[in-house]
This record gives sequence, structure tokens and C-alpha cells, in this order.
Amino acid sequence: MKKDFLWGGAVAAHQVEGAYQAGGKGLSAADVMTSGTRYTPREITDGVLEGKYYPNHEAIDFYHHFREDIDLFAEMGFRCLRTSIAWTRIFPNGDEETPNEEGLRFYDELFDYMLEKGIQPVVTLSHFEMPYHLIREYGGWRSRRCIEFFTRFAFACIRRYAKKVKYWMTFNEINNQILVDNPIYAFTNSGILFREGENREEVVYQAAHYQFVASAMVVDFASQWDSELMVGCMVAAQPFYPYSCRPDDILEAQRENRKQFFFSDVHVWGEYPSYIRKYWERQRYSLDIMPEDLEWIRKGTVDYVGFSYYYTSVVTTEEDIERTGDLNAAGTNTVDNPYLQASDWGWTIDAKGLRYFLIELQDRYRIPLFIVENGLGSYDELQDGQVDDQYRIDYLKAHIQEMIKAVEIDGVDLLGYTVWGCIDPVSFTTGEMRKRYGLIYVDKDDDGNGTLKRYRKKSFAWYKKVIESNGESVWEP
Ligand code: BGP
Repeated sequence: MKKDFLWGGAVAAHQVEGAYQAGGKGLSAADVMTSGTRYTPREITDGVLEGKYYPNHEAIDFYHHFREDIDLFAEMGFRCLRTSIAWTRIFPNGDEETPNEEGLRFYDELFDYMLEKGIQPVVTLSHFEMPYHLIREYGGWRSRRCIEFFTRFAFACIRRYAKKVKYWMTFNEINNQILVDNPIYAFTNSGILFREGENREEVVYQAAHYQFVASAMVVDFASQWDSELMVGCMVAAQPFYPYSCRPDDILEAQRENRKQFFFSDVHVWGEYPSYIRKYWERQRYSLDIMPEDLEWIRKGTVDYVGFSYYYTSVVTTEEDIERTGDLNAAGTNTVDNPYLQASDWGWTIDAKGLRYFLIELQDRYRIPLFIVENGLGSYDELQDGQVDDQYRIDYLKAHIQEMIKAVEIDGVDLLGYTVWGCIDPVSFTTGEMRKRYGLIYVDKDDDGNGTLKRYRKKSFAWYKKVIESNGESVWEP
């Protein structure tokens, strides 16, 4: 890999920081979600209710442990760490005119310490942490006002941290919200609580439109503030394979893939492609799109495509094949892949799928790519201070091998690779601690108990070697 390849790890403020009210921080969307499991969705409550458990309130207390954790990342040789700036630390309610200095100071200290340890911050601006006040008062991204609120937050961050942060992303996994069957996605992406009888897709496309405009304004502002800055979009890779070579299955997979690609298409191409205009017309969706919005979208195309990759899916139009019915399954035509294993949470393990998706993105967009999430959520056992997560090494090794092939053989232009949940975080979809991703184990359980002590897993030393060898060690037996 190129010598300045950005090996590192990734987390998100709401999944690690905790300290959900410290330093003047306001309530965020993540703060009002209880924990669930693979089959029981997280409950979204109206504010923080007595007697409910909210795992993100303390998370792993990164807010007070970040120096110790960054020391561990530096020990592995991280060249970058992706995290988010919690919107509600900077604008507690979201509609204030001026930012909260205490919140700004926290991220100054965090980024300064990272840089002191040779670790570049890679920053997501909106990672499921929208101010709850904006959700209650304005209906979240239903309201065009959120363009103003979000850009005020983003501009304040860029002005403050441009000298410390080169790589930015606007909306984390902006495409999740099109999976309207599971309300958690529209809520975490856009602060939207669906209402009885409304067309969920139409509401989501409207929110996404406002986000496209806001993202474009951030790209434009950043490029004027400092031309060295790179602002990317961020999508969840959701590659769909056809279950068979039946033409109907091929078309079904293509339809599902286009539904996902729509979001990065707009961010990269700077326009609404004909296929979506046809679809909106057929569905009779009437969206609030003004001519100046389209001008912004055209002007503010992103500098790179960041994406998360965990699994691939399979779709079919054949009725008699059993559907997975998974919470994060797209639509009703998703079936299991008979050729692949799945994780403990049913996510198909498909390393070759990463190479496939990298090539797809490279050919579609021809701009730099950045794998900002990849990892295995699994049950990890702490025994005598050790965690033997050989299965995680196997998963990461296989995915990094395919990533290297995509770069060295298939000509993919890749900026970096960050292991998701490099330190055990609170799971996003389920709110669980037991779904562990870390190269570092954190003593915290799903009832909120634990010493918060950190332990190096077996994968810690393995990943350190991967970085030291710039990827070469993944070819060793
Ligand atoms: C992505 C999110 C991350 C992270 C990851 C793992 O959707 O961007 O925040 O949570 O998925 O998912 P989970 O935590 O649900 O296992």
C-alpha cells in the first residue's frame, strides 16, 4: 500500500464518549434510545425516562479516558482515528446562535492529544447525534431550518479545527434511512419519527434533500476556508447479490443497489439522476426542492466517498425462498446467502464482497475512497485478563487482503482503512455492549456494570503488525 496509507480505527462520539450531560452538552437522539437486541428494536423514548436504561449515557466514558485510549491506539501505530463531534456538545439545543465554548474546548484537547501521538483525526459531523430539541421543536430534518442549524454547527467546527483536521465527513451512513421498515434509521439519520398514515419514503427523501443541500454548503465552505481540507460523504455499503441468474433476480438486485447508490450519486455527481426523478414522478412524491438548492448540490460535490462495510445481502423475487426477516434487512426480498457464514448477529461474512464493492465505487465515481468502518461484532470472553479473538483476526485479515487486491490489482484509489469500534463501543442498532468490535476490550456489560478497565485483545498485537508492515503481514500464514 502507498506509504501514507491511513491505517487506523473508528468510533463515534455517542458510542464511546458517555458524559452525556457534561460540559453543557444537550440531549441527542442517541441519548433517548434504550438498549435492545438483535431481534428486539431499541426503544425511542420522549426524552430520558425514569427506570429506563440508556447505554449511551456513560458508554465507555471515553470523555474521561481518551488520553489512555489514545495511548493504546498509538501503541498499535494508528495513523488516524475516525470519530464524530457530538453536535450537542457544540450546540446543546441545536438552534442557538453561538457555540458552547466548553464543548469546543473538549475537542481541542482530544485532537491536540491525538496529534501529539501522531494520530490524524478523521471527523464525522453528523453521526446519529442530532440535538433532541431539534427533533421535538422542528421535527428534525423534516424542517428546512435544519440546513441553517447544521451548517452553523459544521462551519463552527471547521473554523475551530481546520488546522487539526484535514478529513471531514458530513452525514454518517446517509443511505440507512431509506430502510423505512425499521424506524431507528430515520430517527438516527434525520431525527424523524414517522407519523401514522404518512408516506415514509417521501418523508425520508425530503429529509435527505435538505441534507444534500447542507452537505454541499459544507463542502463549499471548507474549500474556501482551506483548500487542503477534504470533505467526504459517508454511506453504508449495502451490496445486493441476485440469488440466481434468473433475469428477474438480476433486475431486483440492480434495483436495490440503485436505491442505495442514489445517496452517493447525488453527493458525487451533484444532481438528481433521471432514475430517481422518474421514480418520484411515478410515486407522485412532491418534495420541497428549490432552484437554488440544486445549484448548491451541483456546486458542493464531495472530495471522496467514505463508507462502512460489514456484509453483503442477497435478494430474490422467487416467493418460495425463506426471507431472513432481519431488522436491518432491506425490504422483504432479502434471503440468506447459501455460500457464506454469518456473524453471531446474522451479518453475512463476505471479504470478497469488499473487493467487489470497492471496484463498483471506483468505476462509478472515479474519486478517492475511504473505508471508514469495517469490523466484526461478536461475543468476546475475558478470561484472566485475556481475550482470544482469533475470529476477529481472521475476519479483518480476509477483508484487508481483499482490500489490498482491490488497490494493487484492480486500481482502486483508497485513502485509508479504519477498523470500526477499535475499542469496544455501544452497538448502534442494538445498543448492546456484548456485540463487541474492539481490538481493546472494555469491562462494561449490558446492565451498565463494569470497571471500564481496558484490556488488549489478541487482535491488538496482530493489527499493530499489520500497520507496521503497511499491510504486508496479512499475507503471512
Ligand atoms: C454502522 C454505524 C456505526 C456502527 C456500525 C456497527 O451502522 O455507522 O456507528 O454502529 O454500524 O453497527 P452496530 O453497532 O449496530 O453493530
